[in-house]
Amino acid sequence: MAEAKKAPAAKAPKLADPMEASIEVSTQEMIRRAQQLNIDTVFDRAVTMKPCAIGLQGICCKNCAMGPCRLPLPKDGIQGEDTRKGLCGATANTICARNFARMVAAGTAAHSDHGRAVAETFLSVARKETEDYKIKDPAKLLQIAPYFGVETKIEVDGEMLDRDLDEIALGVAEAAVKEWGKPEGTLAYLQRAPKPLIEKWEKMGVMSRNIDREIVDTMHRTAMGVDQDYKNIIKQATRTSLADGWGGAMIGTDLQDVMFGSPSPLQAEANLGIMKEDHVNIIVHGHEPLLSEMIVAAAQSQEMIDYAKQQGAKGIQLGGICCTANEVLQRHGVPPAGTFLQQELAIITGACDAMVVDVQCIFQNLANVAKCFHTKLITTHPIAKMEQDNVVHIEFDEHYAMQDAKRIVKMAIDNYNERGADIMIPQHKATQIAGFGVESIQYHLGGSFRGDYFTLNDNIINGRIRGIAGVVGCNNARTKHNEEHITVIKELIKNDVIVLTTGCSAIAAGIHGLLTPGAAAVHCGPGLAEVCETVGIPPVLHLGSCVDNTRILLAATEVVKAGGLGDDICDLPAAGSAPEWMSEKAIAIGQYFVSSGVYTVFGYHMPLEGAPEFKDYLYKEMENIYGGKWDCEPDPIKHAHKMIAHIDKKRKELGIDKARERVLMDMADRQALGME
Ligand code: SF4
Ligand code: MSK
Repeated sequence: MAEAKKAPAAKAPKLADPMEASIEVSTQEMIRRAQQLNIDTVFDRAVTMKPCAIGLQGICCKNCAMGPCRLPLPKDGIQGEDTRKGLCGATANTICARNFARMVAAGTAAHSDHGRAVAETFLSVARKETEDYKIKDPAKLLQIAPYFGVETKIEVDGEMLDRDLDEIALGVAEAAVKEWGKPEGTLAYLQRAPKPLIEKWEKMGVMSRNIDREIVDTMHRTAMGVDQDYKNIIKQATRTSLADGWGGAMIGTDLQDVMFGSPSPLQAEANLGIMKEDHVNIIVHGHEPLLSEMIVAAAQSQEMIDYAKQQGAKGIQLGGICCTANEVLQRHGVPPAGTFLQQELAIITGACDAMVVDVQCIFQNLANVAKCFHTKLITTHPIAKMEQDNVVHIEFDEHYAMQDAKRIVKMAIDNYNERGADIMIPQHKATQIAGFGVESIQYHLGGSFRGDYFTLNDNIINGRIRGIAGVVGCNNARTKHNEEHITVIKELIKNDVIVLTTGCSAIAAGIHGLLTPGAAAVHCGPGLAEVCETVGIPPVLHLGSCVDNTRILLAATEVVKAGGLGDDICDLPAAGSAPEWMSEKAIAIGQYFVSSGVYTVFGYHMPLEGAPEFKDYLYKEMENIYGGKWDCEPDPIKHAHKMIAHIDKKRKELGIDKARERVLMDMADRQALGME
């Protein structure tokens, strides 16, 4: 009888090299630990699964069942006429523009649905339907009311008196909620932009009508057989993105500030090392802070602290991942445990008693990882459930917010004694100063008398600060974790460019020690170091979560208003960057920054290479229309220098390319600079 063939030995799965996967030590340690425990993480999966080369080029269409139609670039490039087309005849430009516009729509939907939940909760607050949320920042409410057409003063017997705050809140809440579906007009917050920018938008016909409509319009016109002109498609992508940056996301940020308080600088720690072996560790993860605000209050309540002690813990340690982390950091000093790519690692410590997730950026694999430990994985949002049976769903209701939060915190405490013996919390953490916003930058870098951004502008004009950069966005497992963020930021501050940061980029900057005033002396050029040391701020300012990118738009608008640096955002010596982007939300953010006049450089790659004409439109032509344009540079040093070159170009155009010594200026001098 012939001998039975032996089954080939199973091939060991390829594993990530921890040193190649991340520049961050605790991440490297935890990747190693996961591999020892045979738990796969995103870092390993990135090694075993390669991205689709055609998808990378942006020219795969699956918008109807005659496809997917794939239009790869010929190996020797396009010679003569580009004859590539899908079954319906769609060209590479059309397909690439449709895919791009759909990313903008998806990103806008994510930020704006977050904003909608915040606006609806604020409506409940204004209607006194919930006791758990209050108006914590009435000044912010009064500041935004006029944009919604809500009067803050009332005439009584010929005298203008302050209007009742509750009436103002109700007026703002009702008007804000309508921004998602109003039948006429354009979005209220578009009027916050500098006038020349509004004129450009009006001329191009891209003033967003209402938030939901722009998303629906984009999905419609990018469906099979509708819009076949890539310029018209990208015009709608602009209108949609403005409904994000100057719409849903901005409303979300503002109303969160009104309800939870506007951030002000505070000290905290960052990285996985914030978790404590002898405490109940609760990690909040996702984006919407409605529930996590309550979890902070519940975890700080004496009732819950006493209960934790009864169970043998020394206390409750809250931490965060992704933008929920940024929200509770900015307002309460709750330390982030890590960025997007560290979410699985927080559970692999064996000391995470509960991970509470809301929406966005949550790995489906968390449930598989949680199965290997005692961790309670708790979903809380009706649109973000998990199918695995080890996941608990506690649906958050703003009317019973504190009740829900206490239930979750109690569940984590009850889980403390269920931990296995094998616990490994990496001992790495950094100190950071976070909690910046438009108002706190104004306070620290503005003139106390003029109450605007005058001092910042003055330091840009005299050359101590070369320019302003916004460095934001995700991690991407296709790049080395945190390397691009940190290299880009360090290169910028070394060249005297002050950095405003949000999202996972901000968490990375915190972990790597760049969010302290002391970082100025170590990493900055002499001009920026002098400014930071004088006013006591870090050279990299943490402005919050992904929706808080709108704070960067408003800060740029304040710089324009303060004078001396042109009339529009596109005149400023400023640039934007997302070195490790991965989310559709990043594309929506990039598109609204570009359409607001900002030169915006993405790292890794852009899904545009398969449609060179469309790519050229984004990288060149958009600048002629809005003053901003897209670019892509994966090398972080070159990436930073492209931004610096743009900043220098703008300085030259403004006539401030030669560093000047500070001179005491009188009013006539200021008028000559257009700063009156
Ligand atoms: Fe192919 Fe056109 Fe259908 Fe897209 S819409 S899948 S290009 S036939
Ligand atoms: S969390 S969108 S990975 S920044 Fe806002 Fe981080 Fe990007 Fe999510």
